[in-house]
Amino acid sequence: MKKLSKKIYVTQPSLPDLNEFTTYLNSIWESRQLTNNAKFHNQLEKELSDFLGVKHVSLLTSGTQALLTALKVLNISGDVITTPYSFVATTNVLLWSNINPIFVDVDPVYGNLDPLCIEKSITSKTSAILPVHVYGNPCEVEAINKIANEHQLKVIYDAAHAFGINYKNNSILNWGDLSILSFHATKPFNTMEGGAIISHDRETKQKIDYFKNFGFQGETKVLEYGINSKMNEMQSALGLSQLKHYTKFILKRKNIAAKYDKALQNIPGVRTLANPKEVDNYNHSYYPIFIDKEKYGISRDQLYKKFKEFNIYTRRYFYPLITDFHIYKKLSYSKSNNFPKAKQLSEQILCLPMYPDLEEKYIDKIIKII
Ligand code: T4K
Repeated sequence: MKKLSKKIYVTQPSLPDLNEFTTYLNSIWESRQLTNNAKFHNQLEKELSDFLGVKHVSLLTSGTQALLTALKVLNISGDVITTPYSFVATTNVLLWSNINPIFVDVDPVYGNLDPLCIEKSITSKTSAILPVHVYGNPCEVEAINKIANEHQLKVIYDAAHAFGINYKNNSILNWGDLSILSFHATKPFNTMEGGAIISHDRETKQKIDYFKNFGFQGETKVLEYGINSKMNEMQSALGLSQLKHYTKFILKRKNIAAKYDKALQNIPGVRTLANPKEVDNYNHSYYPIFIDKEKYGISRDQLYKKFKEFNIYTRRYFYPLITDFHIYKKLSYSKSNNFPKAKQLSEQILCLPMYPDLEEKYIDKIIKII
């Protein structure tokens, strides 16, 4: 088999037609209103809340800023139970906020926090739970909700991967006290960089909006020690034009996932993820596979390197585990740094290229290589 002449990456951002975006730009140039909660920002908040089926959306500059702001809005301190199987942003926001991350293990299939492990780790210092809907697959939200109620804990869902996903005919973003989204270039709905907090009542939405605008209410009153994390008009305009094409883009992703599913289901040592029950509008933001070295014959890392030889750049989201990165290892905020299930997923995971414009010939090549 020949090496590809072009590099194929794990993802490639989808974009609207440039002319369509230019129409928005013309309007921004005319109005000279570039930022500070202006027309397109407000329109995108409204359109997203309708599209996602949630009460309130607050736009911010990134998913990371959304997480930081969510922690401030809910006044979280002390210890927060979270997952080692995520992107480092999930932990960094806790450390930036002088909160201790308490890591616990995940379920061995989807990689989401295991409610039993959460419950065992609760102490008098625990103030909140920060779970991640990994690859957009919903956490065990009912169980987490029950634990949170029993122990009076707040829940902030890192829903960076979970744009548009419904669970039991309701947006997954309606669970927990707050959920955050990422609109980074690598996400199925992107505003280049960007993010949002989903809240369920007007008062909380108002508080988030103060926090992202220095804490200002009007010109002369500062209500919170806020920061500047407002999404600007260009990014909001991009979001508006992306939203028009979102469903079409997701359908393309769905077709690619179906091709991978069909081709990979009977290969010993290759595990794909079945769509969990009662989930619809799955966004196919990633296509994770898990390689069992014993049954497959070569390791995940050998396959990862093999792909590179063909000019295909798969990614190991999430390897290493957050707790195994050198910089976090020394923190030892957990009872034990032993998370066997998360560790296994992290050693087996490989995310295959997945994006709407991925051509058939490349999908075939990827399948052939596996
Ligand atoms: N929570 C979770 C669970 C997250 O996964 C993330 C972010 C966050 C919170 C924080 O949200 P943000 O603050 O980012 O909004 C990427 C993304 O930067 C990051 O957003 C994402 N998760 C993480 C899982 O992946 P990298 O370092 O792997 O990205 P990078 O630049 O290597 O991009 C991957 C491939 O995508 C490239 O090989 C080529 C392609 N690409 C990338 C960009 C940026 C393009 O074709 N065009 C582009 O503009 O982190």
